[in-house]
Amino acid sequence: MLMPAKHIDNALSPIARKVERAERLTREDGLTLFNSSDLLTIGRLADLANQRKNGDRVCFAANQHLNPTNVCILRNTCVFCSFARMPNEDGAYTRSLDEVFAEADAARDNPTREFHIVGGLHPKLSLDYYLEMFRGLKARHPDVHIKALTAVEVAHLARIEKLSTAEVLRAMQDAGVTSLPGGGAEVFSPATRATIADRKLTGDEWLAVHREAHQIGLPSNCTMLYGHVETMEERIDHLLALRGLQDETGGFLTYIPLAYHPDHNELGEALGRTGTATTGFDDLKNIAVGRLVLDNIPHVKTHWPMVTPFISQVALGFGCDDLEGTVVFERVYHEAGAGTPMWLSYDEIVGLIRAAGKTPVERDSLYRTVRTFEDWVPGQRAAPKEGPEGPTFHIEHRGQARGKGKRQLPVVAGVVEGLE
Ligand code: V47
Repeated sequence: MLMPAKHIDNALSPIARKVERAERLTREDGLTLFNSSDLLTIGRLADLANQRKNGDRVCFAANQHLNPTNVCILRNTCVFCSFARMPNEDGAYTRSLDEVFAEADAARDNPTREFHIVGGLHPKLSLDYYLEMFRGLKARHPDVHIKALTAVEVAHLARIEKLSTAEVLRAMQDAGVTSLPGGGAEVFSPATRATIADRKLTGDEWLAVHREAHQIGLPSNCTMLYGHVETMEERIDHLLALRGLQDETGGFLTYIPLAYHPDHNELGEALGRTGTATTGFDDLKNIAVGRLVLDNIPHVKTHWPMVTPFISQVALGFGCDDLEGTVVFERVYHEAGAGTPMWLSYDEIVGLIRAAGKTPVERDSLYRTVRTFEDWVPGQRAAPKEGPEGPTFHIEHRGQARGKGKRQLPVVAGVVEGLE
């Protein structure tokens, strides 16, 4: 016999009716969802919204991350990041093009279909360095898509080259880039922006770069960093800004909530959160509310390096139809304390999706089907534990989370009190 559902949040009933009728949710609805603890009802509704769009298909990309440099002019100001270094700081690196190509060669022994390329805002690396990288990668791996440079990196290159962002985007597209990753969107949130003392991009500028990309036929992803100092109002406003641009252009492929990792960064220290992580409850809620509010974005991706493969697998029943791929050699989150593996094998990903009762589909960067798995036999291609062949390099975590100078961390009042 079924237990009476006594934990159902009545405030969700009108929202449930809207979702069942496929009606658009309002800001108020979004706030109600974020403020509710009735995770199972929210998840059931998000699952319905996802099933309507994507059925039982769950896609993944066999991808490899390349992070050409961690030198970043925002090292001392972007307080949530653990990846960036000053040029002379321990652990700072900038790869030569040959080193990037050598690292990318791991793709030869793997079914890699996408290079995901992001890095720091280096004060000197020119647009030509990146264009040559893209052309070189395309020449060496013609079948691998290039998803490269967040809006913040595009705006930075435009600034140092004295070009418009549209010109930078067109040059990237000509050099072989197929899509833009969704990072850097934290600039939307007033709370997060307040932590970035010398921010380089506003929310409107972030949207403008993505709008320009969409206009020239470069689709992109979008993200929301959560679990640091943001309010529920800021979360919903962030989602509505993404939804608004998607209404205009239709160029976003997928939305990815990014769970904040607090290790080795100034914000995490200030909040006293080193060694902690977002909760599974909030991770699932962010996936589900994202799916419900972003009714015009085709896919919602769970990022297992941030939330663990276990939460990502459960997220497949909470509105999510895309599992972040093989992710060979990811660095940004692992520097910030993500305790997850550096990569998952092809077989592990297919197995996770199958075990959740879903149908795995390998996709390319543009969400076209590459492979289905009707005849797949588990465990046949178990990958070696040490990861794929190929040169890799180890970076020590930062010695010091804090940037230099006497600047006081301007975290929103009340969240970090009594600092300094
Ligand atoms: O912009 C930085 C975030 C982003 C931390 O498009 C952090 O498929 C958590 O662009 N804790 C870059 N997050 C990553 C990115 C991305 C990731 C996954 C998939 C896709 C895609 C794109 O990482 C940054 C910032 O928002 N970030 N530091 C941190 N401590």
